[in-house]
Order: sequence, then C-alpha cells, then structure tokens
Amino acid sequence: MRFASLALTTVLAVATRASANQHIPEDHYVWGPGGRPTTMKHVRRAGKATSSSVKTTAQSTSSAKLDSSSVSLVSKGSSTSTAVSGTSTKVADRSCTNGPHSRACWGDGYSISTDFDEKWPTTGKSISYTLELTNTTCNPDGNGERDCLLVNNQLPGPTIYANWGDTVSVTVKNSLPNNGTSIHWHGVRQLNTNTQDGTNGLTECPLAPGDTKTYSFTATQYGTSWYHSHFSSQYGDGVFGGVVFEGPATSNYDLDLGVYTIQDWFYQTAFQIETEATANLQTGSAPPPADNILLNGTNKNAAGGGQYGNVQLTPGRTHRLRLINMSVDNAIRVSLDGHPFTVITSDFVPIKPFTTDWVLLAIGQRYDVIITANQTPGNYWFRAEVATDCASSNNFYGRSIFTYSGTKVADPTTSGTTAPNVCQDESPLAPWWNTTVPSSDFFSQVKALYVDIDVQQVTTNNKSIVVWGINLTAIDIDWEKPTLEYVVTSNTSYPQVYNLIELPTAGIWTYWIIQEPSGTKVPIPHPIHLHGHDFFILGIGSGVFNTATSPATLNFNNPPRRDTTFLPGGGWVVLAFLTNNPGAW
Ligand SMILES: [Cu+2]
Repeated sequence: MRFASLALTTVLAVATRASANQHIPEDHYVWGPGGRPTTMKHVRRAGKATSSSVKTTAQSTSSAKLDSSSVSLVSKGSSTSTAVSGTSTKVADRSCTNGPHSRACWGDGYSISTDFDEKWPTTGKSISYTLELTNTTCNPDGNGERDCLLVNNQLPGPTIYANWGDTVSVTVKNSLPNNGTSIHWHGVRQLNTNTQDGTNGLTECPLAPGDTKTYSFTATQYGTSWYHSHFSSQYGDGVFGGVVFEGPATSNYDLDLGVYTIQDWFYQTAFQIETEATANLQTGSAPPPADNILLNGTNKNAAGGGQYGNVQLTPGRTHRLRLINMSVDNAIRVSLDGHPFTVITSDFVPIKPFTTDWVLLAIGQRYDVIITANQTPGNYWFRAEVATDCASSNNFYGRSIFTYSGTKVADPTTSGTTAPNVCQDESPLAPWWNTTVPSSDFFSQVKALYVDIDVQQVTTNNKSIVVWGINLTAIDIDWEKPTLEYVVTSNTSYPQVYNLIELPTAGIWTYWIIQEPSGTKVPIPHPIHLHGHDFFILGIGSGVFNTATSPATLNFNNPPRRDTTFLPGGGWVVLAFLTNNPGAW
C-alpha cells in the first residue's frame, strides 16, 4: 500500500562543518551521492533466521505489510524546544471569545496568535470515547455486502470531538476474532506521550483479540484529523474515523458542517487487495484500481445502485467543511460546483486563507475549507475525482449532493470546472504563524533519505515481498519487542532491520532530502508523513536533488508546515523539523 507512516532521519553523529562552497558533505548521503545501491538490503533479525525459518517467514511478510515504508526515529533527552519566531495581527486577550464573527479568538487568553508549539489551554477536561472494533459486513455503495472491520458498526467510525487543550481518553476494545490492532491518532503531536501513538511495533504490541486499551493524550493543536488502525492493511476495511479539535480559525464562518471523509473503496478486502498489489508489483504492473470513491461513507455505484450522500447548506451563510482523505491507495481531488473553497488549514496548521476551485488530498492529508452559499438555491454536485496524475486509479468517481435548505433534494444538473493535473500539495500554504526556519545549520545537519519501491528477495515463502523502503530498507520489527521498549530500557542494540535513525540531540533543527532515486522501477508519488511533529516543506522538485544548485532554491521563510506531504514521482522533497518531542516515531 502506498500509505504507510514515514519517519525520517539518520545518525547525526558528526557535526560536520559546512564547507566553503556550502556543498552538502558526502557522508550525509546514506548510500553515497551516486544514487541507489544495485540491490536493496534486507537483514534478518538476529537469532531467528536459523532457529525457525517458518516463524521468520511469517514475521518478515507480516511486518513488511504492517510498516513497509516505516523507519523508526528516536529522539532522546528532555524536550527543550527552541521557540520559533512568530508574528500575528490577532492579539489574544481574555475578552477575545470565539464566535461566527471572531473565529480568530478562542478565549481565556488564547487565540489564533497563540504559539501552540509552546502553549495551549489547560481546560482540566477529559473527553472520553469507547470504540469497539467488530468483524462484520457492510455495503456502503449498494454493490453488495462484503466483509468489513468497523468501529462501533459505522463506516466511517464515529468522530472524536474535543476542545483545544482537553485530555482525550479513548478506550479501544478489539472484538475482532482474528486480528490484532492498534489505533493511531494521525497528526496528533503526542507531546511526551509517545506510548499513546498507537503504532504496532514502534510504540506498542498489537492489541490481541478480546483486549482493551485506553489511549490518553492532550489536544495541543486544533483542527481536523483522523484516527485509523495501524495494524497491517486493516484500516482499508473500515477501521477509521474523524478527529475534530475545536479551536480558533484564520477566517470567519457561520456554520460547521463537520468532517467530510473521502476514501477509495474496493469490493475485495484490503488484505485481498494487498496480496493482489504485491503480485502485480512483482511483475512490474500497477496495483489494482479501486472500485469506487465514498464521501462520508456513501455513494452510488457504477451500475446505479446505492445512494448519494446529501449535505444541507443554509442560504447566505458560510460553512466550514473538514476534508480528509482516508484512502488506502488513491490521491483524490474534490470540488463543489459553483462554490469555490476558501482553504484555511493544511493538516493541523492554520494558514493564511486562499481560494481555489479544486483541492487535491494525498492520503492522510486534511484541508478545512469554507463554502459560501451565495448561489441560486438548488442542488449542486460535489465531485471527487481520482488523481491519475498522482498514479492513482479508480474504476468510478465520487459524487454527492449539496442542497440549499428549502430546496427539494434531487440529482443536480450543474457542471464543474476542469480539474488541475499537477500532483503536488496545494499552494500557497502560508502558515498563519510566520516561521523562519534557520538556514545556517542546513549544510551541516542535512541528510538524504532514499525512498523507493522494490522487490526484496526474501524467498522463504517462495515469493519475494514488495516494499516501500526508507534508506531503501523496509522496516522489519518484532511485534513482541517494539522500538520504544529498547528506548525506555536504554538498550541501544537495535537490530539493523528496525531501520532506526537516531537523533540523540534535543532542540535542534534537522533537514531531510527525501529522494525517489533515478532509475526507480515505478516513479510514482508517495505520501510522506511524520509522527509526533509537523515538518516544514522547504522545497520540492523533479529529478535528482542537485547538491550544488538545489539548496539555493529552498524557502526558509515561512515555508508550508504540516504532517503529510507528497514526494513527487522520481523527484525530491526537502523537509525540516525540530527535535522537540522525545520518542520513537
Ligand atoms: Cu500519523
């Protein structure tokens, strides 16, 4: 699957001084500046290869599915975050309370101008939810019942709501008879709560059938996100839902329409599709296309069955809609006929608003948009189109109906605008907070990470596995011994297959050139996501990052900030983040 949590980094062992020419030192390339090695490496977990080949096979295969493009990031030491500089025109004071005409305010001294890296409300409130996972069937688009793994018997699962600064406490009961699980809270910073991140193999063992765990963490940021199973391909069968942390906003609006989930949908289970995708990739062909796109869990199917979802707009009012792409394998573009979007967030980051007809969402990305109901009252198509320019494929398309209240719901006759076809993040994504990322340490701190898809010769099951590698290596973790266990027991003998990159120094800026190597088998864009931190996107480009000329093109002055971005197919993206949250990410 193309979506898997990323983490970056490498061993920052030597503080190499920048050369006079400000070139990137060669030792900062994990595999050397000449590009990728001829074969990817896969190292067996010590002590298991000979003792039980059957067990080793099973573990290699399953953990490759689980985290095929993950690597562990460990940052040790106390959190001593370096404050980033910020400016804002909205001043927080106690009389600044949130309302339709003062969304920049929040209350009690907090507002859109609060530096949420440093400070958030202490509400003293704990919000509790219980999520039960069951193995059942579902039929969201009328094509027929199929096996589904659902949260509280809903697709998508229930939305978690909390206020900025609340403690969120979610009890997860695994009533799946045949699956382990863990729930990851995508984009949630988990400041000093790494154990609550919900990543099998990194921060916890899978929750066995019948087991229950209560996750607890603080909403230090606000906006829109989602939770999903982090166990193998499981979330593709329905184990996900929205997350809303209420807080201030960079634009006013009257009504909040809540989360609007966008997802690809397959008529086979995620596990069947993964097997098929692996077989296809072994022969150099593409993964199977999805069968449909669901909007808030529904759509008609290609044969005309099923139902369109409906959203009611209040004439003359402005509406906030929280877009989330929860797909397994598809980047998706959306628009609403006759109603441009005013975009106010990139993931959990408030941005300077801009207006656009179409929004492209990589898997895991969120954009909150404002829609003004200022057209002739009636029915309007909401369109969700698979982004073929991102190498995504789907046999159908997403449609739902937005209706002005007072109008009878009917199939619209509206037409849309032509969708763009450039597979990259929306722009301009200017964070509301002006942040200057220091450039002085770039040449001494930057590292390159090669990310690519490949077939690894792990042949104990008579097949090779297909992986997304970071440093061209897939993570292969012993579920009984998550990375975090090594950290908390100060055991530094990490197996090489844990693909771990150590960041031993807290409070420093680190810089990462993520490169899909030239000569890649399949030059396709890939979502890049980091846990426990937002990253700043200093630049993107096609082809190979040129260490002599590309650095000058990077933007350190209020660059886009978020937790999920696109790595262009056959190209590069340069990210920066501060080591201010200890843990294994
Ligand atoms: Cu995440």
